[in-house]
Amino acid sequence: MTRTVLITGASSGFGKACAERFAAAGDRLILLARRKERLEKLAQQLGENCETTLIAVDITDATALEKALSSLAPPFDQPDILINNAGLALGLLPAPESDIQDWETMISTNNLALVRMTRLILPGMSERNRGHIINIGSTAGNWPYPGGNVYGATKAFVQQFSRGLRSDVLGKKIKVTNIEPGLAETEFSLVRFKHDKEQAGKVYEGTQPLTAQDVADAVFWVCATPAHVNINSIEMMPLCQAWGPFKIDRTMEFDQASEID
Ligand code: NDP
Ligand code: 8X3
Repeated sequence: MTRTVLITGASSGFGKACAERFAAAGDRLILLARRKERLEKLAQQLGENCETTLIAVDITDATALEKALSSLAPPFDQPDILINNAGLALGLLPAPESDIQDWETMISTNNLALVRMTRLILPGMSERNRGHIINIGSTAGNWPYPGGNVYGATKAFVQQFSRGLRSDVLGKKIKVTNIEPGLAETEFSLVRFKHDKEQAGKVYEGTQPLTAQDVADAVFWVCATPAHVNINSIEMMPLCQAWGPFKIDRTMEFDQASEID
């Protein structure tokens, strides 16, 4: 049976790789991102055998998003799978030096837009008693690192929201999965470092990071599990990545019990 798959952030990275993976399986795609020309190129690449509709919208624009979704024609108006993937990290500065605008953009894209999208699609899934929501979280939502502050917090939100959704749809044939990748080479670092190619390149230097296809394979697999199985989450890292020890500062000196009196 042909499934209708709505993929946000389909113009690049994981979203594009998911589009390619699901198209190869014969699914029908709704591809969403801001860069229209990228979406058009992707649709062309997927070919005439793949039924595709494009939504070129800034997902943080609630009115435009609602309008675009409500104007989807059948059979695109009944997505079976929603891949909430559009998102970004901006900056890697310690919290006191971070740009508040960057923080707001991350919250607005990774969280607000994701919950709005979910709220627009979930009632239809609930009525049809059929659906799968896949959220793209991150290892950054599970494990903190210096400079990850708000980005990590947005992904922790995505993890807990995914669990909450599962609780709410219990009794319905609706699956919810949070995919949590670690180091993966896409345009992610280029965006994080405001298109500084050198800084972005250094992130992957000397590593064999996850590829967008590795993540798309995981997304595709969770959608292929038997009807009675729900994969709650998958945390995946490249083999070259693991945890470090807790950092301990050995230079601090204290001459009174509390410095905040
Ligand atoms: P990319 O930068 O390659 O892709 C991000 C996608 O999100 C693009 O298609 C972009 O499209 C879209 N997007 C961003 N902002 C908006 C917006 N306001 N409206 C619509 N679309 C938007 O990065 P990845 O593929 O790596 O990232 C995909 C997801 O995976 C993100 O949520 C990211 O946080 C997460 N992730 C990434 C990891 C990594 O190391 N790469 C690891 C773990 C999680 P456009 O610019 O055309 O709008
Ligand atoms: C992306 C992974 O470690 O760069 O979510 O934050 S990381």
